[in-house]
Amino acid sequence: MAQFDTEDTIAAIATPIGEGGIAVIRVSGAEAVQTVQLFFISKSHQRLASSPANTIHRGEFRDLHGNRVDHVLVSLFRAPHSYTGQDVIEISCHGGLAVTKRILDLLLGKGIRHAEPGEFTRRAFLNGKLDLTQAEAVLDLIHAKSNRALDVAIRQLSGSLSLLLKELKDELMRLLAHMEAYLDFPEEDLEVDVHEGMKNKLAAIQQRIRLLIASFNRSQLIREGILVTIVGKPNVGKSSLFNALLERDRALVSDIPHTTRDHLEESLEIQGFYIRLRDTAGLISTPEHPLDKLGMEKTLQAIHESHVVLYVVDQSRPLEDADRHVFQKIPKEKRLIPVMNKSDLPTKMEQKSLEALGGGEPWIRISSKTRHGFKELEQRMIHFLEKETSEGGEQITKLRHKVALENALEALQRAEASFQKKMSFEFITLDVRAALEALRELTGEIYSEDLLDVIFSEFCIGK
Ligand SMILES: Nc1nc2c(ncn2[C@@H]2O[C@H](COP(=O)(O)OP(=O)(O)OP(=O)(O)O)[C@@H](O)[C@H]2O)c(=O)[nH]1
Ligand SMILES: [Mg+2]
Repeated sequence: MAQFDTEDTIAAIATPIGEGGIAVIRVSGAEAVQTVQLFFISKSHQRLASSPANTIHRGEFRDLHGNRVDHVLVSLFRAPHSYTGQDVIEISCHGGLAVTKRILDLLLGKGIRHAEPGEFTRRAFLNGKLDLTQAEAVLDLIHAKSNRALDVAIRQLSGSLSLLLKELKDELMRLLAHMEAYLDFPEEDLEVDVHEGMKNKLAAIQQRIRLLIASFNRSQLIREGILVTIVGKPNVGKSSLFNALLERDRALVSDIPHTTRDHLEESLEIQGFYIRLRDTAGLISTPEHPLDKLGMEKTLQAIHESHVVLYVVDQSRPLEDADRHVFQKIPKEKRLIPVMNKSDLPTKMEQKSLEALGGGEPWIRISSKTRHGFKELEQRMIHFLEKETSEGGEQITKLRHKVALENALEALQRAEASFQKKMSFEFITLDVRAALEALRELTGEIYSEDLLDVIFSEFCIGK
């Protein structure tokens, strides 16, 4: 992508394209105020150019022939106290396709350029309003699919991760300065406590970085959702359970075995957690029909990918080898919730026969028909998520963050090894500096245009 010019003035519709109560057209750049003024007649006849910052003006948007386009509210922000750090105008108009497009076209006709995806936030970053992790959090906030994901995004946008990274960078800089002060000192003359002090500092910083790296898996679970797969032999009520959890008739249900041939995935939110639920084809040991064989492969794949497996048996029938076969197909390390379905029917399953199954986890009795036991089932799923995600502290959210932190950690490990070998500070500081650079890349103090292109191209236009 071409190098972005931040000097020209850009505009875009900032709200989703379509019909709605209101829509917002955003304009940013040095020409924003005077260009909007060409079309805006304020009710109070006050000109935007002579109005104070952070004010809202009611009036009419008209074309250059004086034809009314819409009644609008114009919000005025001035550099540097705006989202982008430049003069920004936001025009709130009625949320219709024609009206928003007309207003935008009139502005674009006057030398304003249409903004690229994420270009407003890119300007905010380039003008120092946000660091790179905060800019990424803007996108996460927009894409958040659950309350928990929203919490993580808003924390990061508010700068709590940035603050932690700043602390780490400051500590590395202090350590560097300290080492450089001893550069001309022969290592063997270094006092023991100075040497120990530096070594401890190096270890402490590494530990904090390790904790941050470990937070990646937690944030992934929160952001991308926990994958819960329902498995069992045919006809135990997997699709019925799937539908009941989703509270709608999504999957086909029938008393004919092998109703489900392919796996289905839908998402739901339980207690603020985003859950991706999968229904699968009933597992059998000897599939004969080619379609059944394909279905089995897909089910095994779904089990492999999932975080939690709901292993379902039909308690209105005695336990069969087919149920045992399903259990054997679930890898031991998978988080398992064993479920006895059809609790509304008389029990034919002996408690004893279930002991060897379920991986030591307590069985839950439910009915997909009456929703009996559903509270407990949801609680068990949430319990898993809370356990996996509850560790406090800041979280990193992107693979980019993880890679940068791993680079920093590796550099510090090299520095520590050199330290143990009593190598010269000249040598050690190179690695400490490399760690610092990796953290600076993470927050965006060092960046390439290519990286910004990748990050901001994921944004929508107008953000
Ligand atoms: N009484 C009762 N019947 C149920 C319950 N859950 C499912 N059923 C019935 O059991 C039969 C099979 O249900 P499905 O949900 O299609 O079973 P499945 O496990 O998805 O079956 P396949 O897709 O063929 O593997 C249907 O007739 C359902 O109405 C339940 O909790 N109570
Ligand atoms: Mg089914």
